[in-house]
Amino acid sequence: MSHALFDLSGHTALVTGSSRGLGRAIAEGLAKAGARLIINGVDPGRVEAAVADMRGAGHAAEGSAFDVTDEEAIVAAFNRFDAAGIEIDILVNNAGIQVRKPLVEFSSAEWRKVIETNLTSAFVIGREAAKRMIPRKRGKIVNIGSLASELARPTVGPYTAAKGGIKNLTRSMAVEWAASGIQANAIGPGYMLTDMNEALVNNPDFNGWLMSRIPSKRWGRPDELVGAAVFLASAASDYVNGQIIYVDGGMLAAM
Ligand code: GCO
Repeated sequence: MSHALFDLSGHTALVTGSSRGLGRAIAEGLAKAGARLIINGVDPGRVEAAVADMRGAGHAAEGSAFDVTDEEAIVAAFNRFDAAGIEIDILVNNAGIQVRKPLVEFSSAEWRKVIETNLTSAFVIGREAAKRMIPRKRGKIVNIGSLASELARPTVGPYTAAKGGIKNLTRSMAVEWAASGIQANAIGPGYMLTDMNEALVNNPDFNGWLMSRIPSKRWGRPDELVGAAVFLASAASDYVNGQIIYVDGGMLAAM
C-alpha cells in the first residue's frame, strides 16, 4: 500500500523522451503511483506504441509526439493541452542525447545539437509548463541531470556542459518559481543500463574502470530512478527545492 504522501492520483505528468529508456521507466513508475501520463518522443510510432503498452498495463496514458529542440512544436503541444483541458502538474525533463568524441573533433553544429537537446529543451518546456503552473500556484518540475552535472570525463564535453547547466537551471527555476508553489528539482542518474550506454556496457576496459569507481559494483537499472522520481513528483517533496538527488550506486561519494 503506498503512503498518501507519494500518491499521484489526479495529477498529470509529462515526461519528455518517455517512449523508451530512463524516461519510459520514470513514466511507468509515475503511472504506478497514480499519475495520468503524457508520453513524449520525437517518433510518433514509438510514442503510440509506448502509450498502448501503458494502457495495456491499466495506466491512463496518451501521447504527444514532438521534437524537444523545436520551440514551435513545444508551444503548439502546450496549446493543444490547454485546448483539451489538460493541466500538466508534473514535468519531467528527461529527453537527451549523447555524442562521444574528443572535444577538438566536435563541430559547432554537433555542440549545439547536444546543448539544445539536453539543456535548452528543459528551459523551453519548463517555461511553457511554468507559465501554466504559476497561476495554479502548484507544480512539480523534475530535470534529469547526470554524474556529468558534477564531474567530467574525456569525450563527453557537450553532454557534460549541458548536464552542468541542468543543475543550475534547476536552481534558477527553484528560486524564481518556489513562491508560486512550484518545486523544481533534479535527479542525477549514475551509469544506467540504457541503449545510450550500450557501447560502454560492451567495452571491457570501460566496464572494468567503472566497476572500480562504483561502490555498488554494478550498473544501475532504469527502474531504480522511480523512487526519486515519485518523491520529487509528489507532496512528499513540497518543501524540497533546487536540489539534485544522485541515484548512482555511491559513485559520487567515492574518491
Ligand atoms: C558516458 C555516459 C554517462 C552516463 C550518465 C552518467 O558516456 O559517460 O553516457 O554520461 O550516461 O550520464 O551519469
